[in-house]
Amino acid sequence: MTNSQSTKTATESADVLVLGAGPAGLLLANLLQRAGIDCVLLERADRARVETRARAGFLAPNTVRILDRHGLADGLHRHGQPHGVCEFRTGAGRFRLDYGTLGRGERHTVYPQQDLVTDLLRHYLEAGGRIRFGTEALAVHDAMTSAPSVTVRETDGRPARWRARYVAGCDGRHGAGRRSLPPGAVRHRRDHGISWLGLLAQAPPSLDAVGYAVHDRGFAGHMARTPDVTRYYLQCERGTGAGAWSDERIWDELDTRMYAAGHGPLNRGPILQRGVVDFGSDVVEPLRHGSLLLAGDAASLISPSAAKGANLAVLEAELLAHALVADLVHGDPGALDRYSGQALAHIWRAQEFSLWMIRLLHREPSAPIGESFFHESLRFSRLESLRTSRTQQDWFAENYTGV
Ligand code: RFL
Repeated sequence: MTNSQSTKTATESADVLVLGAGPAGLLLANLLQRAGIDCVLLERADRARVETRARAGFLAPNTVRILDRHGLADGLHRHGQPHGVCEFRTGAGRFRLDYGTLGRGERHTVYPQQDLVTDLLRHYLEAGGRIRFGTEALAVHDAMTSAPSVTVRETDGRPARWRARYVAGCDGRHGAGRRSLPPGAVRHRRDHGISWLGLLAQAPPSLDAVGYAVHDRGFAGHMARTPDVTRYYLQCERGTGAGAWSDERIWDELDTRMYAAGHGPLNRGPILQRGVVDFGSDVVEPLRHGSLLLAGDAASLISPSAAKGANLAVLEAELLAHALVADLVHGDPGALDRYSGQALAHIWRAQEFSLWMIRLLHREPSAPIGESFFHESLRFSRLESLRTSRTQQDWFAENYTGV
């Protein structure tokens, strides 16, 4: 039990309200708490849901460095697995990139996002952090003043209001932070027209590498999560329902697209989770609107092709924590304005690489009739450069592991 269960009143307050207990909100709240800033986390879901929601798994070296810097990396050092190889499969064969020895010589750490979230939550609660589960932020009010407030719906359905000096919107793509942006906030968007069926299978990994299959029937991907659980992706038609494909059809399709001579069928097992991801990217500019600040998916949505979302969320949370501490503890009023520019530089670079990956792995869905051959040829030429050019491989490795 935490001090989250304090007596309820219609209006409560904190210096900083953090909306959302994902990687962004939890890291931010940990860092503010350590700096002695009075903050409260408001999270719509219950604790069990927050600790079991499986999403990302590939942590960039910079993410590990950030978590190390703040003594929050104990779990990932105990259970995470270093990973530095990816394998591309096409009708013409397969090739592997030992990206951990290319570029800056850095590797990913495979550690499920829900385990990272569980670790961050444990550290926060052990330090006396305040969190309200089952509390949905409805809207941020008076964001352009120095006395913003957030209206919420509590677990029992009762409305309440929280007052603060700052509100950090870390509540993802559909959260109240984004919904409450003042007029004039710009959301740059792009719909890539591509969809993936994202699957989590109770099955040991079938490759000792990340697998990217570039097939005529569409993309298929393989990413280890734990020794018994593997994430798979299958490109599907836009509009496909998550339950439209039977388990058997999924495994047959994965076997077809990921086929490589001399390599047997994939290890099959029950599909634990499935969901459709429509590839869209967007960036909110700026990330500061008066007293409302955005971080993580709330600031920018990035398609999962390059595994950047959770890593950006961690990086932005550290930048935002520094800026809030500079403002609230050291009286530096310019720090929060600088946060936006600093975070956006990283976001656009990650967006650029992610788009490059999308174009590498997928048929161009919007190519006009007559131009698809042109696009396909460019795609295979891109893959061929990656297979044969050391310069291109170094560039790939640096961007693949970096944020
Ligand atoms: P999260 O993790 O979505 O957390 C937001 C939290 O806010 C809560 N919430 C609210 N709380 C209060 N009031 C409201 N109105 C609220 N609305 C929402 C939610 O319950 C939740 O707890 O956002 P955050 O912290 O910004 O973190 C972003 C990452 O979760 C996301 O970018 C990644 O998961 C993306 N991603 C991947 N990223 C990587 O870096 N590497 C990967 O390998 C990777 N794989 C993936 C992914 C995302 C996927 N999906 C589901 C889109 C694989 C998939 C399938």
